[in-house]
Amino acid sequence: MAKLEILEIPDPRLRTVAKPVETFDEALSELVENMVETMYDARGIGLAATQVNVHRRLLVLDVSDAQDTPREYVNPRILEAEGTETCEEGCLSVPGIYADVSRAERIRIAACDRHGNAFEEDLDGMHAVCLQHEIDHLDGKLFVDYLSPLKRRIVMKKLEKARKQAEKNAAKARL
Ligand code: GNR
Ligand code: NI
Repeated sequence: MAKLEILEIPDPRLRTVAKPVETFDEALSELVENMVETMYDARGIGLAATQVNVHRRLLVLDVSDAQDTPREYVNPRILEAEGTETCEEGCLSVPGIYADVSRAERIRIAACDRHGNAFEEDLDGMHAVCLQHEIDHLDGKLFVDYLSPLKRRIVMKKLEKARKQAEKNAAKARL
């Protein structure tokens, strides 16, 4: 198992639209394992392949309290969506930023596991929120895209400030 590097905004690679997974082989299985390890290490509840610079349609998530139920979704598709729910979201690719986003409250999805076995599921609550957030990543979208232009500007300034501070700290550490 290996921990993978997570891309951060404004990395243009986060804007890539991922292609379907076509080969269900050992390499895919290993990627799923590594994504799960990377998600737990980063204390996230979900991770899309796009975030680790793999532009194929797969994601992992674990919305359990005990963080002991990892789930994998290969080539996920939303079949039906209903209702609206607003939830405060965060993202491993947008560190330190949290904002309310409205999404469908209940969804029916179709996906495959790592072996190519197809399944369908009805999701609600955090499971539905997280899956929609991850599918957005596969389409090159980030949760901050849903904010008003004003809020987005504030977020981008905050990120820029954090980046400059991190640079300063790194320079200091080199002295
Ligand atoms: O860890 C995460 N928490 C979270 C909280 C609310 C809505 C979505 C998420 S997903 C996020 C991990 C991540 O960035 N996945 O892409
Ligand atoms: Ni995210």
